[in-house]
Amino acid sequence: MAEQPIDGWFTEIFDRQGSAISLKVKEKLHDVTSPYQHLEVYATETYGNLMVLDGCVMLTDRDNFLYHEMMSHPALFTHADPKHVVIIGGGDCGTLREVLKHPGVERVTQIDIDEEVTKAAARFFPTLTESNNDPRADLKFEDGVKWVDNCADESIDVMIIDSTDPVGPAEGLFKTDFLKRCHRILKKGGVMVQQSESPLYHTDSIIRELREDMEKAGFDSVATLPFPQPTYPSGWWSCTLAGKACDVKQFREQDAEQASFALEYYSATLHKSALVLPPFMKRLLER
Ligand code: AG3
Repeated sequence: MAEQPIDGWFTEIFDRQGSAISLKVKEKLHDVTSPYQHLEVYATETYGNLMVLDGCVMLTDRDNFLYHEMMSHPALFTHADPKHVVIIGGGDCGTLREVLKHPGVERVTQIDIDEEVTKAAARFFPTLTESNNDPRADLKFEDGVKWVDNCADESIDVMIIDSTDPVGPAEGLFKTDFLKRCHRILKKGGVMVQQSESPLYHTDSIIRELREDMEKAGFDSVATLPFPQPTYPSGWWSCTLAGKACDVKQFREQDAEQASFALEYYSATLHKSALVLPPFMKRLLER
């Protein structure tokens, strides 16, 4: 993956897949190198502002609702009564905002290692951070793996792993060892969800391995939900849910239908359809 700003275009190249995604940019708004990563923000012609970490598109104003709604509402409507939610990563606060829409949630602890991401989000993506002052939100800037290690057994209802790609700093978040630790801190009936890359590019690798690792970690059900994400590799993305004494193929359908808050992509019927795996994924995952 590389970044190549040519003639007013930002491009993320997916070399191994022989493909790329480009956005026409007006100007670079921000450029900072933190101890953890290189963060850039661009103003684009047609996608609003764009946040890039280490050359990889993280989000744009125009299409982040797809990812953020799918990283939060399926897991929250799967859990019977989510009260304490933990987000690992997610420093832009887009997932946090969606989680806080659920009136039953009492506490959301977000642990992102890099405060620069949250600072840039507050400045250039203010709608994503608009709920940060909610008294239920607790933002921590530290190592998520260490935080999980210090967390009490069976104390969390829902865990959301809103990470970068599983290379470099986030690699460990996809492995059995970390998933076991997540399993330990979830209460019975708990749900975890992990962003799980592209169905087109990664079903036979990252997605299959993550699901196997979740099962090895002790989770008794898994489900991968695909959704469109036009500015990520292949334009198509996924999240994978895992349940601890909870079937993640079922959800509170009536509650989802009657959701009292505004949604742009997620709905009860969308959730049901996202649980249906396309035949090529079924073949690769269930063999
Ligand atoms: N986290 C998932 C980013 C993965 C994108 N990969 C890429 N562009 N190669 C996004 C964080 C949004 N809260």
